[in-house]
Amino acid sequence: MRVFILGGDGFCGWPTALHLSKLGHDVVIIDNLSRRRIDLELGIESLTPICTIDDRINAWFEVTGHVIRFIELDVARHFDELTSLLVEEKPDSIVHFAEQRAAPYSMKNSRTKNYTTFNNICGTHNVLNAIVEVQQNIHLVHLGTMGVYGYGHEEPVPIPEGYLDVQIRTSDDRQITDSIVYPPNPGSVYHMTKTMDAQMFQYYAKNDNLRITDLHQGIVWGTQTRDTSLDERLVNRFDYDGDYGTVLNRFLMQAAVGLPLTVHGTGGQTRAFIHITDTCKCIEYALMNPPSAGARPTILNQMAEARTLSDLAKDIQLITGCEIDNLPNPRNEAEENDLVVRNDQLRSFGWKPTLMEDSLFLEVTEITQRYRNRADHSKIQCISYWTKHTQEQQTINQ
Ligand code: NAD
Ligand code: USQ
Repeated sequence: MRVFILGGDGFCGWPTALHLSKLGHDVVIIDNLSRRRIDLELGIESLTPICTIDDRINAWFEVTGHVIRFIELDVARHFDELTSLLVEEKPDSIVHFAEQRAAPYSMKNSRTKNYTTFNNICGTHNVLNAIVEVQQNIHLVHLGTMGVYGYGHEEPVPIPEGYLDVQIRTSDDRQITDSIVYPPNPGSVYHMTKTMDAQMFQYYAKNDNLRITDLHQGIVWGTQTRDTSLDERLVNRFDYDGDYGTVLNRFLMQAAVGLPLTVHGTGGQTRAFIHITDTCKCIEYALMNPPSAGARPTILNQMAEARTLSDLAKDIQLITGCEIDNLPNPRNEAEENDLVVRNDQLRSFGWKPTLMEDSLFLEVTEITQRYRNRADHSKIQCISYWTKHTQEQQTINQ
């Protein structure tokens, strides 16, 4: 099939583009390269030395003979160009990664809150609007987040796949059952945009019969896939800074350079995790199993395992002997939560998740050890605060 990968130059998009290209799909990456510009704005760099997008796709052709095309386009700002591309290229599917995805960056200041909201909401709406405009039967696969659910409860109540069965008492006192979208409970401006995306998917599936799959993905860890390991020029990005670095990769990098692991608060927060290789596989499964036109959006919980941050830190300490620092939490989040997640659908497609215990720590440790000298230690601290009050408190304490 012909697949558009919006955001295909990013951490999840690049290995997914290679994976789908290797499977024989005609892959077109559409990206405005904003993530590379944010690196410059924040004075940060991927731990791994990533090539330009042109060098990346040339290397992929040289190594495998597969062609990936690249088109530079801002999907949030250029609706007409996006629509024309759909008319010219007639993709069968679109995988939509093209959003500002860091919660800390989205909370940094009023400008980054506005940017994240504009970019994510207008981008997603433009994609939906363009599919309707061209009247093509395109399947949209969107990368959403586990964070739309708000990470469970104090009790271990399973989070269903997007929809919750509820019992409602009617006005004539009967009990009926219904299935509603799971109540959203975002924990940052970034996560809020994802809950708003989800509303737009409900609307466009209902009103225009669009075929939509929303993947509620957990925190992605790891760097390389089999495809990105084929050549140094194909290496995936690895973010470790206080805004874009996600927790497990940050911990692995901190251990590699001999710094204490930066656990926020008690570390009692439970989060869902998935390895980057599985991100690619799950997207392949989602593309192969589209909903029918007229159906409500399919929602799949794309996660492999749930762990508390303190357990993760202890596991890494066991492997590396590193120290652990329990720091004041810059975020406004529950200190502890349970997280039990249903993901029967992805597993029914045949997915067997990669788990942390399957020696994959080794793979990431190798990457962090190999590139440890590129780490800028001054960029590790998290300096985006969720509330002005937290910011003031932490400034006084320093
Ligand atoms: P990333 O920042 O590395 O990649 C996003 C890409 O989209 C970048 O290349 C960026 O330049 C591009 N982009 C952003 N706005 C755009 C626009 N308006 N027009 C065109 N291109 C644009 O992020 P990632 O980690 O690869 O995440 C991709 C998606 O997966 C995001 O939507 C994110 O919400 C979701 N997700 C990521 C994780 C994770 O742990 N990384 C977990 C769950 C969900
Ligand atoms: N945390 C630490 N120490 C750190 C960094 C983070 O304890 O050094 C904590 C945070 O306080 C939080 C947890 O680790 O409790 C996760 O933080 P994160 O930055 O790894 O993940 P998050 O902000 O939730 O965002 C990431 C991706 C986002 C995706 C989301 C999936 O950046 O795109 O949507 O994971 S999920 O978390 O399931 O919503």
